Amino acid sequence: MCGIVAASAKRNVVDIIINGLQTLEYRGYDSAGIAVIEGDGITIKKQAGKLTKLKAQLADEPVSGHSGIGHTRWATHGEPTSANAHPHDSNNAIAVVHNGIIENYAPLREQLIAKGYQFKSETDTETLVHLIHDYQSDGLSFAQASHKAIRLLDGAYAVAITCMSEPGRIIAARKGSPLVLGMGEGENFVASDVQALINETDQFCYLEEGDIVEITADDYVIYDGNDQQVSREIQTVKMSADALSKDGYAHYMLKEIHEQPTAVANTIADRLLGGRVSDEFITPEMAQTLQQVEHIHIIACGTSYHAGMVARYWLEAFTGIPTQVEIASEYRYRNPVVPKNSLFLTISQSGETADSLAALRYAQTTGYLSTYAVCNVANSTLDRESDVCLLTYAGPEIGVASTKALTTQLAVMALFTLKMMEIHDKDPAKRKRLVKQLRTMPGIINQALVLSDQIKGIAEQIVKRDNALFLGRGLHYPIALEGALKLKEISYIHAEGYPAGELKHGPLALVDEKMPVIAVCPNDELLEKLKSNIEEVRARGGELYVFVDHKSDHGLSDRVNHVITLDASGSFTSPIVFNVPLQLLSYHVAVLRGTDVDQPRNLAKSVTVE
Ligand code: HGA
Repeated sequence: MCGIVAASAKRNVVDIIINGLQTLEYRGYDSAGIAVIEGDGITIKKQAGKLTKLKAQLADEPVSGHSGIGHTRWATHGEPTSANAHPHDSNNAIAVVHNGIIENYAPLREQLIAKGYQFKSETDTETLVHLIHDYQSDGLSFAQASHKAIRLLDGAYAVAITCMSEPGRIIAARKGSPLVLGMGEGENFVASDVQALINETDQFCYLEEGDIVEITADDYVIYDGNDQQVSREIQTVKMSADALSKDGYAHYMLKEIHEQPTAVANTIADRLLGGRVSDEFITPEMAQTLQQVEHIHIIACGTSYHAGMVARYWLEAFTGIPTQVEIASEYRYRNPVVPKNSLFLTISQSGETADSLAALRYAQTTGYLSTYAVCNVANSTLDRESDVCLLTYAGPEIGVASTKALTTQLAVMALFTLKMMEIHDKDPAKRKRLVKQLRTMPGIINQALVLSDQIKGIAEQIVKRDNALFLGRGLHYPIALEGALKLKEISYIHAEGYPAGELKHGPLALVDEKMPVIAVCPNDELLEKLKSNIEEVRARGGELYVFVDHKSDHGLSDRVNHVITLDASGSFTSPIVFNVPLQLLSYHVAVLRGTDVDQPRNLAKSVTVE
């Protein structure tokens, strides 16, 4: 999604802004631009396409100034052209960058056109800049005009505004889209994400919903949603620049796949004590509330939704608590019934996913016992607005296609399931066995990574195809869905995930010698059923690729050409393990296809618009 970086300093801010935007590239974008106050005008440079094009333009036509705003745009209103790229200006007196959607832009645009304003873009954003200009023409100051215009906006936004009449002052605001304030020595910044500013400062304020901040090089003032001056907590954020590098890997995605053993180890360390989940993970006070839980509603989007699906199997099987999982964008629009003593739980890598946040805010009005979040970014909106946040410690995930985030989400949901078993007094002996399985996860994932070369061989076959089917059953059905999602996301091959038992109810019609069918075949109680489904595919000439647990081959290698064996070590955690070779498969297919693995077309990382 769009990225914003703005700076006011006593030095040239162009490099600060461009370097910051570079760290936000992972969010996915299709154009980039910068506006700098230079001499007696605002200089705007913008380009459709990647930041490298903007950088090349800046190398040919250098700009320099002590305050400026920059943007990477993921188009929502208007094509990804340079005319629609941000910043947008009004009469070269004010310029704006914006993340989000201004829902009431159409009537505002009409009013402004009637007043004589000429629009140069199709964006909703341009409305805001002319609106501020209009208010300034009525005699309001830059700050008064900006506050008045911002308060008129419906929808979700983060904005940064610069103005010729007050060259060193930048006004920024957030409602529904993330924005942080960074404080340096004689310089201040705002950005969509702390990582955009880690080379400049480690002092940050996370702005809250409705906040407006005014920065100059020497000062900053924050106003809350009622335009009252407020102070927000200053936090020191230490993040190493290495966490944002590719560390010698060809792609972030490959690096992140290989980081999974460490990410899981970090996520479970200190949370497992002896044979149980520690009180640090769920405090005794939290446990008191969780003891009353009779229903669990898990809400998420994309890959996180698949984590929720696996967790549903775990929670129902091991705690007996009815659990439902739902796509966030569907949940909030269907007046869901919330039974007494229900727990609401969202899962999101960034903690800024607009649909999940909207679902949380809706849930807060409907009588849930408590709201929990599982996310990877401390201080994200989801973290701050949920009653409890169970953090994953995956470290920054830069590749748009989620890998280590899912794995650590599953690790957290496994911990949560074990804690719920303890709180609801379920089978202590079994609990101990499951804790043991979870502990061995990092080593088992490491072993799965060793399969990379073998999987590359399979990728060489699959890359020739236009479609693929992924099959799984039970706990591994969500893993089949995830395998299909990953393949389509980064290789653009059409892929579907199915519960293997559904094959004969439709998708079997697609199977012929050109249809790769990838089956996830663990050693569980559904093994024999799944083997029958594999035979159904084999009988129709489908091209089978079967991932089996080393204990579950059971003659499959005699009947199927491509069998890949891994050690999934027990059924509880085996979805975590089986997901790893499927990630590698998508990765290798995408590399062979020559797609942009880390920033696949049309997709964004942190999905901050509905
Ligand atoms: N609506 C604006 C900004 C889009 C956005 O925030 N994407 O993440 C536009 O289309 O330019």
